[in-house]
Amino acid sequence: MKIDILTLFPEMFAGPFDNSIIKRAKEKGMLEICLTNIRDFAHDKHRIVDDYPFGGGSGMVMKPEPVFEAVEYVRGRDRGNSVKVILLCPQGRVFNQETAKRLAGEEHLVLICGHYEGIDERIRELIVDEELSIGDFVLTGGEIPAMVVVDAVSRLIPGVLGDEESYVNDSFYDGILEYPQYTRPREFKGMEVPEVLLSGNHEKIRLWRRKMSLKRTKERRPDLLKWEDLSPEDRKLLEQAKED
Ligand code: 9D3
Repeated sequence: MKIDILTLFPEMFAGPFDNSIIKRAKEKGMLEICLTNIRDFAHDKHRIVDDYPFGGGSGMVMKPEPVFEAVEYVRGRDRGNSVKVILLCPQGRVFNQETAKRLAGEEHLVLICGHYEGIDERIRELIVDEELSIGDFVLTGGEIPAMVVVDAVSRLIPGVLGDEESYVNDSFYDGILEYPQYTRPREFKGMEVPEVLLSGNHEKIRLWRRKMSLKRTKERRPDLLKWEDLSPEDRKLLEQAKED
């Protein structure tokens, strides 16, 4: 997969993609990330990329021409392939694991990082295929959201994760939270590892973990749990969890 990131602050991206899984994916040639500075497409000698909003109001708006031309430029380097242009903005649909899976099937993503109070609306209408937000909180721009999207999508590209890290075990993969994990030592600050995990009884361990996952999900993310979707075994485990 090719990912182009269009931003006014390319320096912000030094680091996050040079570690562990993303770094390995790039080295293996499965992922190519390319940063483009929108300011390089400014039209004047002062390299201005923002302007006052028509109609008045506070803050500045990103001018359309530099963004438009930056997108045309990265598109021009990729004749033939289908390109999906995504704008990171507070008005977008909220990004989730389902969106990450869908985007992992694309050949070429172009992520536009919004900044200032927003971007000229004509950019949305002319070139943006999809608008994404990463949640209901206010950030300073679309750069960190773009990093979030790249990270979540990259690890789902076939071949990027090794068998050990495989995403079939992901929380959210089957829609519930993960169970508590323990490693050595068996006792830490007077706290013991649950007996069942030391028992060697794999069926008992599986049931305990499933029960803890269900209990946690019910307590912390009830929005993820629908009684109707649960198997008879899951329903029984949830009932048991109440008694613990
Ligand atoms: C005053 C109205 N605000 C819009 C809700 C102004 C505004 C706030 C923050 C305009 C731009 C921004 C910068 N944020 C993003 O570009 C952004 C974002 C975010 O702030 N939260 C979650 N996801 C995203 S994706 C892009």
